[in-house]
Amino acid sequence: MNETKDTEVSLVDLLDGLNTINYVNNEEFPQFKQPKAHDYDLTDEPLTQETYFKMMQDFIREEDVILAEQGTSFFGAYDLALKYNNKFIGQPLWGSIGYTLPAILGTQMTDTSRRNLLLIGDGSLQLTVQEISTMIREKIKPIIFVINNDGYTVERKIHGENAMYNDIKMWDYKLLPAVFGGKDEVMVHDVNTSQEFQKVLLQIEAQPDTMHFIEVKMGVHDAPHKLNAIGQAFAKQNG
Ligand SMILES: Cc1ncc(C[n+]2csc(CCOP(=O)(O)OP(=O)(O)O)c2C)c(N)n1
Ligand SMILES: [Mg+2]
Repeated sequence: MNETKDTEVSLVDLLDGLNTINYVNNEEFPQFKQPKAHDYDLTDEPLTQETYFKMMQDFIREEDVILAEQGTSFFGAYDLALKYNNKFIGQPLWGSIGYTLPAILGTQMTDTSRRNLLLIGDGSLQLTVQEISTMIREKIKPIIFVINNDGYTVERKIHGENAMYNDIKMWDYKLLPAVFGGKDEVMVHDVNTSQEFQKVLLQIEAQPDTMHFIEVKMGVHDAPHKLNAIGQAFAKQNG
């Protein structure tokens, strides 16, 4: 048993053979459950990653195109429960940060009738930020959520929690749309708490014909649950 090797079996014969085996898989698989709506309290405390993604879950609509950048944004968005017509774009294997900002320029230009949401971190944004200017020139209306957590939080979870190579220069993010020529075209928002985030999400709903740029401040070491778990495993491996 388990030591027979035969390299001369055709796929058809293999499948026929498998069909003759009386095999039943009795494993139990977890059932998918839609998350409960409004499963959070609105407070004036600093917004946490956990609440951010729960509120994002309530905000997304069935036709949205969602792009999530490598970083805490991807690890949180990965657990969003999507509907059949949603589209989700990420690149966890290649993982080249800065990809999603120009990517949403493409997806939004391809179909201007669909709402496109970008979830991105401050570090990734800094790599390809100038494409916001092209978005303004093309008069497209994506919604850009920038997590400002003062550096490379995802990397801190893997190696060098407080190392200087995970720090970046703090920018005045809310000035960027004006710098890129969109002072009057882009609605800029500032979020520090869940109460503020709720207000901003309602404003976005109320103004669908405008590009929105939202700076969301969150803790340097705050991360979605999934990233904390993966980070611990990587950190162990790195020694
Ligand atoms: C081009 C490139 N440079 C560097 C990296 C390594 N890297 C992966 S994630 C990341 C930091 C992302 O930080 P940020 O966008 O601020 O996300 P956060 O985790 O802080 O939310 C870096 C530097 C990479 N994947 N690709
Ligand atoms: Mg960051």
